[in-house]
Amino acid sequence: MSSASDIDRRKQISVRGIAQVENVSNIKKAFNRHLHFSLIKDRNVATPRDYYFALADTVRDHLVSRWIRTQQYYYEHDPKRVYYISLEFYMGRTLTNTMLCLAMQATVDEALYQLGLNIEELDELEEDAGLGNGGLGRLAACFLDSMATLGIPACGYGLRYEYGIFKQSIRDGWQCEEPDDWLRFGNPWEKARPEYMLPVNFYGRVEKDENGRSKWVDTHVVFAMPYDTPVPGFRNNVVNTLRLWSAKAENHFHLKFFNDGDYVQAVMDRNLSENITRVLYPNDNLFVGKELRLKQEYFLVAATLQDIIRRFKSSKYGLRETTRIDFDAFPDKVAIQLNDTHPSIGIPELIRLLVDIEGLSFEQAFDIGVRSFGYTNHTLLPEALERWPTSLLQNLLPRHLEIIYEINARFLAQVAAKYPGDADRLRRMSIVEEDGEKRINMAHLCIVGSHVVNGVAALHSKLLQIDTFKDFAEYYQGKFQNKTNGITPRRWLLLCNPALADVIIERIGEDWVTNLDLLQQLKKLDNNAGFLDTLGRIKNDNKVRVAQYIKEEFQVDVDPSSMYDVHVKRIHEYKRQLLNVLHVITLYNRIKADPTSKIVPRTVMFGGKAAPGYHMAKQIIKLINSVANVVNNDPIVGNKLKVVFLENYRVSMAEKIIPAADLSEQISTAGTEASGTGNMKFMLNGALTIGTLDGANVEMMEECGEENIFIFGMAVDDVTALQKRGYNANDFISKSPELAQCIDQIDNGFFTPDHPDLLKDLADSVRHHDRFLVCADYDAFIKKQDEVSKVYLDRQKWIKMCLHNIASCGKFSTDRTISEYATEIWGVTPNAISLQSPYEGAE
Ligand code: 4GP
Repeated sequence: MSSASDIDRRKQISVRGIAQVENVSNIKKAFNRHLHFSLIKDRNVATPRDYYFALADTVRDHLVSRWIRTQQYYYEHDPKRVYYISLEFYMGRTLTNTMLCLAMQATVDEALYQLGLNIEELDELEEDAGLGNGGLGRLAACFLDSMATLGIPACGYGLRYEYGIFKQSIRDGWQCEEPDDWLRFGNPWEKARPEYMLPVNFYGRVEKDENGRSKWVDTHVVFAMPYDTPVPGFRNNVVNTLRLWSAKAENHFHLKFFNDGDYVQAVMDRNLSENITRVLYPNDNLFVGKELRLKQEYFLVAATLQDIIRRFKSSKYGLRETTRIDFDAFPDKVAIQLNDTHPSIGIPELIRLLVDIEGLSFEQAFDIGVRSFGYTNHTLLPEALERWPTSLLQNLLPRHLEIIYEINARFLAQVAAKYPGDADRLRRMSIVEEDGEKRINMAHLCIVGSHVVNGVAALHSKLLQIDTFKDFAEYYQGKFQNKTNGITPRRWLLLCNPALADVIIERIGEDWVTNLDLLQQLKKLDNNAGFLDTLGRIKNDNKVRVAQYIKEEFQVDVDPSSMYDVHVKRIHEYKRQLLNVLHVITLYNRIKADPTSKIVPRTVMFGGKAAPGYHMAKQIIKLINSVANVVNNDPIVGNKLKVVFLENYRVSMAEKIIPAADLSEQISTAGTEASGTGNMKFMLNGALTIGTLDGANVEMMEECGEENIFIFGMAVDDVTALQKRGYNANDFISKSPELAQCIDQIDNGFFTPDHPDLLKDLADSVRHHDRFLVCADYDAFIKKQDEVSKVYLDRQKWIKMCLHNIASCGKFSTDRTISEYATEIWGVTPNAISLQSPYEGAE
């Protein structure tokens, strides 16, 4: 027990007065202190990496008082909390973003300059936090940024994978994967919280007690250790938390060992439990039903829901000392957003906790769950939808399977009451699929178990309702919504394109950073020759920098005056990198056929990772590199055409490449790309889009006008009609000599002369299994690309179009997206809090 005087004296222990003002002298002092006291190095032995860590620690110091005070504020005011649960958070680097949010970049720059160090060099030493595959994971990262900037009491929950998305290297044109050992040198941005470790159960069996209550027993326990990372808002003193769980084996195995070997083996077997958070599954838009993945999914939600319930119970909410026990208030205090179905096992887990542990009835528990959960769907591709075999669930999570059956039985009874005699409808809507191996359809579980389901672009949300989940949209009127994706303007303009950000600030001030609609004001400058010139110059400077980067990294010479035509995203057949390669080959063939013809010089860049088990995607990478090899080494081609494969494309590389792009390739088959977010990043950085009417491209066109975007090819209705008629690629190939030539070249080894058969699979797939209708869109694509080249020659017109794109970007800020989630799904109010800086106010 502490005495009253102890408690009094401990009031000196406070964040008040610790916070240092961000001036040059303080920064230099802190940097010095961290280099010596934290890193234990002096300047004689310090490596550049030591300097990076000393800088990271220095910058972090300025976060923590805000972090503590934000969490104190939430605890005191007990607002409704938002929990964003995701198997992926693709954060990239943290240092520069933190300095921007805290407005300390110029000061740090100066301090380091005075110390004879270069901040840009140090920045390059930070590993990307690559805990995501692509769009879905990066969206989660942008959402965290906007939630903090809008002062929403939110917390991200995910897994602390020891290995993030693999490092891609290209050998002899093929993708090779290497493990991403991102924690090797330590992570200065995380804080382990072993004191909040929680148990998670697996396997075992279900027992019923005398009252019919279920008990999950004989389980295997693994512990979840939380690691917290600060998520700063933009200049508002808010710092939210991203909590990532790491698997720890349990300590207390009181076994009797007969010999040393058994004991040693038992200690070594701890690895088996800890494997749960070893590695991120490297699949994008694809479901692979591995048991370890299911363990990851359950591990995340089991730990997270315990944390959420603990916080709910211990919040002050009127009653000061007593814990809150009335779970009816849960949905008023908690909103849980499921990033795709990956955390969907959280739905039966919450019901299990409320029924088996807290003693609520099933009806009550289910109702509380529905009112708390929201589900976001991110893809229409059927192969991406999670359908777990019941055999796996029965073994790993037997109680959850029971609960799912119960949810399904009650749900189907209601459907049957509404549609008597409609057995086919029941089969279609069942959470349990009985044809073939018995499986649980996790999307159906999410729809039934949440109060709102949303798609990620208007077109996608519409297709969900009229197609994929038609029966459900009809049954649950009003449950389906749209929340068009966005990107954070902090990272994707202010951070990655400082020159462009500066000239915009010169013209319209800096409020656009948190209110992107203000970019509209730039439209009045569309006849201002000086401003258009400046835009052109900035783009050019960015292109020169990228040319240097490409030279250093990939030893390819590119001409900064050529058009930078950029296609960066995961390699996937539906994203149609192949269609773009066919355009490159077409240009090559035209140059070869008439070397004197005038063509607009292009540098075509491809970047992206293929899932390691995705044969076709890997063939596409090999094709790109083989074409690059022929094109780049052909003296007839010279500077007219260059092809670059951007090895190991990732968030930090996107920040360099996107500001230098002239043309953005967004060419998925209509109806396949749920939204896209790369498309928005290019638009914001003054690149023009060539794209199909798919995903958010549709809304980008609405915002900037069809005269400022290059739309081509089939729309969703055309695709549907064509498929209904019966699609045969050959109908298109036979009518298009240029296309036929390209496919023949791939087929007969023109680009792989040492191994003529190497890419036969690809040629064969285009001809006979062209699932994504590459051939059907080829002619329209080539025609549109010719138009792009023509417009590019008219520099004034091109830059004006870029200006209109930048100025029309407002809608695509995640600040807008998150405000909509907040008011229309979560029931919380954006911008409801205001926090003082650490040098103001009390404790
Ligand atoms: C992606 C979608 O493919 C992309 O269109 C969307 O912009 C992104 O989610 C964020 O909503 N989906 C996935 C996936 O990455 O694995 O389903």
